Amino acid sequence: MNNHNLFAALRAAFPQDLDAVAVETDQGLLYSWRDLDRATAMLANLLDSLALPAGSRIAVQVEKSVEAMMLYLATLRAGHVFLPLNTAYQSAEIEYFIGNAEPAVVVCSPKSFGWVSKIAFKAGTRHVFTLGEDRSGSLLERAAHFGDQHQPALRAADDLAAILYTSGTTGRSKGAMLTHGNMLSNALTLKGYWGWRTPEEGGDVLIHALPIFHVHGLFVAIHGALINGSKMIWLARFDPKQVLQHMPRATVFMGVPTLYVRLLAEPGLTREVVKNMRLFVAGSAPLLLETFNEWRERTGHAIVERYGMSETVMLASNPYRPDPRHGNQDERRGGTVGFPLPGVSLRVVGEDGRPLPAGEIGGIEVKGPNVFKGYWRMPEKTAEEFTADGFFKTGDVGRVDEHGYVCIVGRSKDLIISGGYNVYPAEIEGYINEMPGVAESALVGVPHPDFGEVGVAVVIPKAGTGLEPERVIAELKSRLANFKIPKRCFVVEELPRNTMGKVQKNLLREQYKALFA
Ligand code: MLC
Ligand code: AMP
Repeated sequence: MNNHNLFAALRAAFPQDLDAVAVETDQGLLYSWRDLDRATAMLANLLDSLALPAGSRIAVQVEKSVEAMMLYLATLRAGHVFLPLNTAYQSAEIEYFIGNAEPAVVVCSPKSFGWVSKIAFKAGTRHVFTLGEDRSGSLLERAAHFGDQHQPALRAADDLAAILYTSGTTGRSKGAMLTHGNMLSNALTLKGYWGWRTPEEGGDVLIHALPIFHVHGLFVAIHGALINGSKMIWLARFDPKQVLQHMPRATVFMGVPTLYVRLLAEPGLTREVVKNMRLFVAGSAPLLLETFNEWRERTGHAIVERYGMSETVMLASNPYRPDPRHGNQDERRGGTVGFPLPGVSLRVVGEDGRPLPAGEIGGIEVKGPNVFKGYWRMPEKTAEEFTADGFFKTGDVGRVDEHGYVCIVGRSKDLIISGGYNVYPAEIEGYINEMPGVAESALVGVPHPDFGEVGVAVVIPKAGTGLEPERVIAELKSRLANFKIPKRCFVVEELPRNTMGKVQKNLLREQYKALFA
């Protein structure tokens, strides 16, 4: 059997010169390709020594570090399933993910070991390791005792490589199951579509400034660099000044729109600084046309906006170079997410599920080798989200114009995307509604100059109770990841409703749209 292990494909793309620098960090540390190979082997040998059943979940909530990336690669190498968790998640959130995924191994920051291990052991996890951003912790201590050679586990293309938790309109988060085949096909497609240059072709250098617990930073950025043998300049967190300091030595940058907005606020963003840059990619949230235009004016570069999801990795992208499938059009159009990627079928359907002609607005559905296998242990939910002919319903609303460009105009799912992070109103409302003195609540997204969109909570108190907006916010802060906290809270008498009694969130959005203007 051919080995479809994604790690094997990434490893095969390492440059011939294994002593060349693969990763350079903001701390000045240099990791060679040989270092990546050896350290991932040691970590994979450690995982093998635990004699876990095939396909065990390895849940990881650690600060960004090169070692954290190596742990991801080692999980693939050993044939297990990586489950990355946002470092902002607090105990109730972690308890749900660990309870639902039943990981065999949990890796957390040394400072969180007390509470995370308690949750993990209670859920039946046998192994809890720690990994600090400074290479501290039990994981690397244990791995140091293992050999630095490791044969990647045999995996079929359809075997699971990762589970990414994402949420729907109601209820708790769902784990999107991505396979080795999903991710390899997507990485190879993007390699071609974005014109990545191997070291033999002059090489690329990627500035990696995104978190590594979501699709954008973990898959699009890391797979892109590795499958191409390209060096990464690795920043532990996004700092616009630091990005600009490294930019003259880089060729590729990826970011959510907030990163571009913050870079534009830097006087240091000049044509001189970007002179070696080849490609700027944006996605995860809508890039405002004014950001796209301002970027082009300041730098001379048209950002390549692309569209993806946890369930599908990347779906569509503006062209990097002429696209022969679309009459060699090469224009990167602001306000659109470009063309469906090669191999991806994308259609826009009406309420009755029938495909709509070009120009008409409807639900976006997709099919392709990149589309996930389903939601973890939720066969009914999975079945609901696919059509009879195998298309996945994205929950995004858009149209395809007469030139083939896909334009996202809204979302049918009740979701707020704030600074590239997803916030599910139903989850936050659930927490607010449980608070004493609260009768009902609604969370809506409103425009924000930095985060694109932020949550605003509108709360109805129970009759005869005094309810302070500050208390609602403070209570949420003690329980939820910080990016989910509404930026404002209003206590009001009633919520606007339609004749069916359903809260009209569109009216609330309209009412509060200028709050942060
Ligand atoms: C931070 N804060 C946010 C926030 N990030 N509020 C709303 N939305 C966000 N995204 C708040 C914190 O709660 C805190 O508030 C204050 O801002 C400062 O926190 P911080 O941690 O210092 O913020 P900062 O480092 O500036 O982070 C901003 C950011 C970050 C934009 C760099 O959010 C980020 O890295 N976003 C990228 C997310 C990402 O990678 N998404 C990809 C998803 S994949 P307070 O009140 O506590 O002070 C996907 C699929 C696809 O969607 O297509 O790619
Ligand atoms: P996630 O579930 O975190 O993977 O988020 C996926 C969602 O992000 C998609 O369904 C879209 O709603 C949104 N998204 C991703 N890229 C873009 C983009 N370029 N423009 C608008 N929305 C986007």
